[in-house]
Amino acid sequence: MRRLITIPISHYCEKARWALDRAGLHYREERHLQMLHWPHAWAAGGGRTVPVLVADGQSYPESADILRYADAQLDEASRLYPAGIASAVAELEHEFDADFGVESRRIFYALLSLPGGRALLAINAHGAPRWEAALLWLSFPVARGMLSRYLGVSPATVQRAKDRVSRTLDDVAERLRDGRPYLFGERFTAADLAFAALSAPLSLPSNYGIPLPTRAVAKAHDPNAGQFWEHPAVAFALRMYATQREATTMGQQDPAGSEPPGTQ
Ligand SMILES: N[C@@H](CCC(=O)N[C@@H](CS)C(=O)NCC(=O)O)C(=O)O
Repeated sequence: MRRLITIPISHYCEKARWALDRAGLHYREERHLQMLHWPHAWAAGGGRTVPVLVADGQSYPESADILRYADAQLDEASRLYPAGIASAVAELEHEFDADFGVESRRIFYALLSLPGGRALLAINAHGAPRWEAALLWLSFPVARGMLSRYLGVSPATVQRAKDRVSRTLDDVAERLRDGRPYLFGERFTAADLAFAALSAPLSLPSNYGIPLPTRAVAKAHDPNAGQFWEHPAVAFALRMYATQREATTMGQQDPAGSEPPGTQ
């Protein structure tokens, strides 16, 4: 059985889940919480980050590797990296991974510092082992500080993140201005999937791999939460979710301690 090591709320992990689900590949998702995921990622042959896929005796430690792996199981007409434009698609995907995803994540983690930030832990812990959720809950004031330092979350970096995210959203909207349905024209590619998954902290799709807060809940938590909701690129990301994100096939959680999805 393929194994996918994740932090459940991570949008890079969502990117990997989406590609595996889309290819109809079964896997067992092993969910762990921030920092507690390190030994599991290492043991699976990855580095510090997740997702890590273990499949067919090999380890795939980057979300882009996992998309490639999933693609190799599909015929050309369904591939995320279509022949002829594969390297351009991979290049745009890499730009989203290297910059946009990091900045959209920073905006999300800034929410933990707002009053009521601890309440977000229940969403964050979806499907992770109960003891990990309890540990994060109990150590929240310390863990939040550690995470903020580790991810570089401060008022100045969050403002810069919003500026950079805004520029990427404008670039995406510009690319779509001629009415094309996808970033590369008529075909859904890895660039569309990466952009949609990595903008989830801004768009809050209802069919993300774990339940995210609704817009009403997000707004109640943070009055500025809706800053990008009306942006056409965010509408595009939601359209990708509505039309391309099939229900997760992830049904089997790690029997050694994890809760099945939906129990937390
Ligand atoms: N380029 C990597 C980025 C993955 C990444 O940054 N994952 C985050 C979760 S959102 C992570 O594992 N962070 C933990 C850490 O850096 O220790 C990919 O696309 O797989």
